[in-house]
Amino acid sequence: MIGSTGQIGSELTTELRNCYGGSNVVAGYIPGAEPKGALAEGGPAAIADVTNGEQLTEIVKKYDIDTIYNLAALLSVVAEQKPRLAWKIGIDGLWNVLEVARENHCAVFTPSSIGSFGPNTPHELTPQDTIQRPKTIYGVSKVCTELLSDYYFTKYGVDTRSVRFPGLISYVTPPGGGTTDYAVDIFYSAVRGEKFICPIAQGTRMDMMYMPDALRACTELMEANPDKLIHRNGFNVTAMSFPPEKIYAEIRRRKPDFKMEYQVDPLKQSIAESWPDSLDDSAAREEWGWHANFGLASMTRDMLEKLEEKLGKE
Ligand code: AKB
Repeated sequence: MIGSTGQIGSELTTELRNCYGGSNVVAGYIPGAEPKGALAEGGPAAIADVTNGEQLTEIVKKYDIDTIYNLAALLSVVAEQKPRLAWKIGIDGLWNVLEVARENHCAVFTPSSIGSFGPNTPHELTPQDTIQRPKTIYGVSKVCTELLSDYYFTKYGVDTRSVRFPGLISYVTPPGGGTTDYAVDIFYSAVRGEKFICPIAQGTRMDMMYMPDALRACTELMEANPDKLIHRNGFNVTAMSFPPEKIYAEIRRRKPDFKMEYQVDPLKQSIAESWPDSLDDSAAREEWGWHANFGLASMTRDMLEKLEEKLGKE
């Protein structure tokens, strides 16, 4: 089952249905965000608001759910504008999910993020176990997510696992209020033949990942042998790290007329500067065999091809 909202919910539902069969994966949604098209036709769906524990219990019992993928969260920039709501969804919601999982013996995946790190964290090759003192409500809730998930594992034996996602780049899921969104928006501008206005300053590096790798990270971690897991919530995972000028240059190799101009957004920039420049994901590699398939060049090629096809059809 998938949590109600979140950056990658519909793509993960599709991935899980490809792995486990359509009828075995319930697409959770909140009213107004009903699944459509192939997602609606591919398997069962149910209203699953994480702030409503009773509703979650009903779904878990009705469909005999064994694993909850809880993707309900506000991303970093939106969360700064609505901190109370970010907490309600991210932490009160997680509490409900973990309680339902404890009572019904479900495993739980709740992603953390590079947002769980802060200005005092070592920025180069950020270690798995290090200082986590974020200054954003998003980061605060992600640190709590990791700790609460670990607590439910240690105290109650609930099989909780997660990764710390970097910025996710997809041609399916549109950007949704994150600091790393520019790395998706830039492709839309390039394909539409528009100049890109970059909100992040030159030289600001952040970790990123192409969506196919991110989806595989979720399923591979949940399938991993628990005896091999020293960590649980959450694993550093990365695929690439770049500043805006590097992705711009990569796109220009294929679109030489593409133009970019900087108009730095102070909120996004301050968040970006507090996050790692590059992650050390060796714990994930060692404990469950994590590796990324896409780097900057291969992701850029695929993104441009797929987005041209998609926008050409619109
Ligand atoms: C965001 O920018 O808020 C997210 C994230 C890195 O967690 N994409």
